[in-house]
Amino acid sequence: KNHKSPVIWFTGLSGSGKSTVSVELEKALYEHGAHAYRLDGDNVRHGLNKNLGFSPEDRKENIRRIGEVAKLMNDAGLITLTAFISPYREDRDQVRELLEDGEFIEVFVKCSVEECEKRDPKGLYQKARAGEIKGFTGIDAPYEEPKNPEVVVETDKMELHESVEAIMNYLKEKQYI
Ligand code: GGZ
Repeated sequence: KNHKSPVIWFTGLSGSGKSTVSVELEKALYEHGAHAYRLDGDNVRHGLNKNLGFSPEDRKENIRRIGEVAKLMNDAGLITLTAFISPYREDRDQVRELLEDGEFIEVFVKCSVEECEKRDPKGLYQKARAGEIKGFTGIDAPYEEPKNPEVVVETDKMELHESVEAIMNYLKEKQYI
């Protein structure tokens, strides 16, 4: 068994399914007997990072801090799941650099803007289209797709359980679990 505990880094648009897939993965890991902890907007953007907004600089700092926290949790032996848009390739690569080889598992939660906008669970795309939110990812702020993610899950084509299985299979194949 691989002695490393990984950081499973979800990246994708708002509404792509990062939270949903990561919550289900956390359950699957628990059932498998692995200890995982999930960082998301609810426990990070409302606490540690509550002084940050959505400018490019703030997003960069958001991701930097989350990377550092994930590293600490990793050192403590937990499998760490993070669910943030993390729109900039450079920022994600910086987190990869922070960790040892093989400790960073980038999961691209792939879903078209059209589909995310159709889902629009919080009505944010509608607000962005109306100009009530400026700099919304996918509308008037960039999302840079990963070039070599460890795993891709296509939530507009796959069932939730298939996405979770794809990640679990990767973790088993590479002997993280
Ligand atoms: C994108 C925004 C924005 C802007 C508020 N752009 O669907 P949500 O609501 O729950 O997910 C989005 C969340 C993004 O926060 P992250 O920390 O993941 O972003 S980043 O990694 O880029 O720092 C959305 C909401 O916050 N939200 N304004 N302008 N998403």
